[in-house]
Amino acid sequence: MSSSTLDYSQDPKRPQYDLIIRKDKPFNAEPHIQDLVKHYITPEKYMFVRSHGPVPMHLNDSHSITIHGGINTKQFTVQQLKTQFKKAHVMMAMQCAGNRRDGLHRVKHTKGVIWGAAAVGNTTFAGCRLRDVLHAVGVVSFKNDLHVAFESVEQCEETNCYGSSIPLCKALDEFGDVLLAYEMNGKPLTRDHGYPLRVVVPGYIGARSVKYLKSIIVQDHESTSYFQQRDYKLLPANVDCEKEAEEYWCKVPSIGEFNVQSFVCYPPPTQNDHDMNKFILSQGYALSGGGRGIQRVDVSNDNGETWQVAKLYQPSLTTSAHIWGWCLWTIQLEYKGYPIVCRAVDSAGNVQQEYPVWNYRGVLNNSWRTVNL
Ligand SMILES: Nc1nc2c(c(=O)[nH]1)N[C@H]1C(S)=C(S)[C@@H](COP(=O)(O)O)O[C@H]1N2
Ligand SMILES: [Mo]
Repeated sequence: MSSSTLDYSQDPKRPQYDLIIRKDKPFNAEPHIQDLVKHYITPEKYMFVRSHGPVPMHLNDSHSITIHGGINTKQFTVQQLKTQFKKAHVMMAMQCAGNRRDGLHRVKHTKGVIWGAAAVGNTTFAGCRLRDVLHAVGVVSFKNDLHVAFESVEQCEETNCYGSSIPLCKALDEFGDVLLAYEMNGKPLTRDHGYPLRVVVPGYIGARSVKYLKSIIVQDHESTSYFQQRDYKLLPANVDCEKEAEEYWCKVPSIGEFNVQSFVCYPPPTQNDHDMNKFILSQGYALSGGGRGIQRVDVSNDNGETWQVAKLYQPSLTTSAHIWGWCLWTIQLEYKGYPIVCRAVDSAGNVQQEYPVWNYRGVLNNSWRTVNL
């Protein structure tokens, strides 16, 4: 569908944001990188927005969601979900798979919105557990090859509605923390973030957290949606255009959990007016997918020759079975004339890559070295 056929005139007004707009129709925006480290819980004004079409309107708590559980089908309004199921909370990092696409785009042309390093944020969500809702429609046990597909109400540029899926075992996992969320940071979801109801899938790329939820289907295959099958996949490096991608879409797995990531937010990469050999307080974020916490963040002021270990702030370490929230880190170091760089190690020992691994869709860039061609 071409953009000219979709109507963006009813999109929300957005005076509350302090974001850099990467694309206005559909609306895609991220904060200034140094604003990300001002708060452990990202306030809405600094929370990136990633949309693929006009923001749906006329939705409210009487909007109903259809759940096809295989044998039973049930409908719940948002209001019923709020009152009939226990309210649960999760604090989690939401990260777009395209975060830091700019780094890959410098290597070679990529397809997609050119995000900087702030298509990520850390917020709290409240809602009911998808697990409880699936139990209520009779889905209680899982086989490994079952999936839960989500569909949204909105029209996207690429296709009719936004859709995606996750494995049923993630949805039913007692410690998976997948929610049908109606609040973010203690307030009702805003229209940009999925009002009145969205899925949130902690530890997975943002693309799986479907906003404006319309239906949930338990099925024996992944979602057939464009966003599960024709996007958010790591294509081999020899693929440089849509035509070449064609033969790979059905062969390559879709991305679920994201990889280990970190970035220096202060000083921002563009600021290089520091005094030589003077100390500065550098700050940044680090996170990993799948509930893996951050074990260590190394920071270098000499282009990766030597590394120093940063001080980590990751409060969720002590409270949950899994670590869905991000880690903020700080370190005092001398400015030596090079941009400050960092690399994180997660609890499974995964280390960030040194060089960008270019892929045509520009997803999962987590390199610590910036390549300028
Ligand atoms: N319905 C719908 N859900 C969606 C999207 C969308 O465009 N439409 N974008 C997805 C992507 S790619 C990301 S990264 C997250 C972003 O969530 P946010 O806009 O609340 O930050 O929403 C996901 N869910
Ligand atoms: Mo995304």
